[in-house]
Amino acid sequence: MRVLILGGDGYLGWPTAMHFSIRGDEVHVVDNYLRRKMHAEAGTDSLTPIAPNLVSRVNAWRELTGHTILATEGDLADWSVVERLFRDWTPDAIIHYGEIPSAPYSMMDRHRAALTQYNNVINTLNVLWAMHDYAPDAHLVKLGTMGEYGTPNIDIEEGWIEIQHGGRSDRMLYPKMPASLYHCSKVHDSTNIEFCCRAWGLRATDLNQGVVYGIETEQTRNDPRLITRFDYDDVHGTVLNRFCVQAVMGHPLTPYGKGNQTRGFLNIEDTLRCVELACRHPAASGEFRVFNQFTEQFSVNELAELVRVACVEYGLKPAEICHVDNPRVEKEDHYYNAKHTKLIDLGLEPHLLSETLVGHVFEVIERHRDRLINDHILPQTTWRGGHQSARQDVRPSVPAQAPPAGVAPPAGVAPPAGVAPPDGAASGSGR
Ligand code: NAD
Ligand code: USQ
Repeated sequence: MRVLILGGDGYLGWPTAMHFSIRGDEVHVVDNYLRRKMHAEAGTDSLTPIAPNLVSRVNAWRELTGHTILATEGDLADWSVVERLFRDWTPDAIIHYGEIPSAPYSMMDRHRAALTQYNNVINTLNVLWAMHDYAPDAHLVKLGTMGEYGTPNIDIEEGWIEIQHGGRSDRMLYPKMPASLYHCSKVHDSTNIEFCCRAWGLRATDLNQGVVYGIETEQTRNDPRLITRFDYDDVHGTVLNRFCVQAVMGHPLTPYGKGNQTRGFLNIEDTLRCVELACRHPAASGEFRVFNQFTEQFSVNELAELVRVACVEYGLKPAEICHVDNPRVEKEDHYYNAKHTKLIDLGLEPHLLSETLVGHVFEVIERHRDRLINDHILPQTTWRGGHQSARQDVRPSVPAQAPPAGVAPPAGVAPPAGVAPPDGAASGSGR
């Protein structure tokens, strides 16, 4: 199969490229290094020392395995780049990771919110038009997110729901209550993709993925040059990866607010298997298919407790759990029951989260502990007030299930004077 991987330099994109390449598929990765540029601008970095660019990554891969991965450095928001790609290398499947994935980044200020929405929505729109013009039979496997749904007080279906209203019924897209302006960009993508399937007969699978954790895959383990990025800072790090790093640093674990907020989670190895299953079982022409891509649900408190216990077993200093004022606007006590059977039906065998796995993640973090940057651990962006200084107190530890007394809104944290817009954040395409 010819697999085009958009965002192929990222946390998930690079391991996905190797996953398909080793199985004999023809792979082409595309990236404009936006993620690397955003880190450079913020003074943060991947914990793992990733290879300097796609060329060095694919060269190392060829040297080690004999397999070729094609690489294009280019901006997906630039139509001429996307058009050339599809015209010159028509794919069978497009795995689309190529977006800005950070909820906090999208809430920092107007500029970053606009960049997130422009980048994400236009990248996907360009892909849809390129499919229309050059690859109408290709299958789009698009990474969406569980955060598109929010946390409704009813079961979450896989993308579609039968609704009865006024004595009539219809099959509709499941209602969305996105969790940030980043998550809103994903909702807009879903709307555009569904429309193009309906209007043009394109085939697409929207993978509404939960929060991914983990640091290594079968291929990244083979050589230091193949390692993927691993972020733990307040903007790009996801919760379990952050807790693991905090534990190794001896920093208190940081559940936001009461910590009872619940999400779907999956191991990075399962992400690769899920996208492969989606590609090998394509949607029909005109079909917009949605799979909820996660394997287990946890509350943030449950994760913190799991990491605390794993610390003891791994021989680390026991981690303290210190709730911090919640920088986000989100429900902290809520019903959560999201269906997720479609990928299992296709053959997914989940790697469930166990303390052994966390212990393994600790090991890799320890190996790179000299690269840890201490001053981007506490949240600096609030959903109400944009970018803030990291002055919030880390609260004393509370029992995992009990809400801390008086969780204060983040209003008391003063905004820093004159946070400048990130002129360097755009990829130089004149947007
Ligand atoms: P990532 O930032 O590591 O990877 C995305 C890649 O896309 C980056 O390398 C970035 O440089 C590239 N990119 C962004 N805009 C681009 C553009 N205009 N042109 C070319 N390349 C561009 O993020 P990730 O964690 O690997 O996530 C991949 C996808 O999966 C994202 O769409 C994200 O929303 C989704 N997702 C991630 C998670 C998670 O927990 N990591 C969970 C659910 C969904
Ligand atoms: N959280 C804490 N403490 C922390 C960090 C996060 O309590 O130190 C909480 C957040 O408040 C939130 C939950 O953990 O309730 C998840 O936050 P996160 O930062 O791990 O994940 P999120 O912002 O939702 O985004 C991540 C990815 C994004 C993807 C999404 C999947 O960055 O690309 O879309 O997970 S989902 O959450 O299902 O929408």
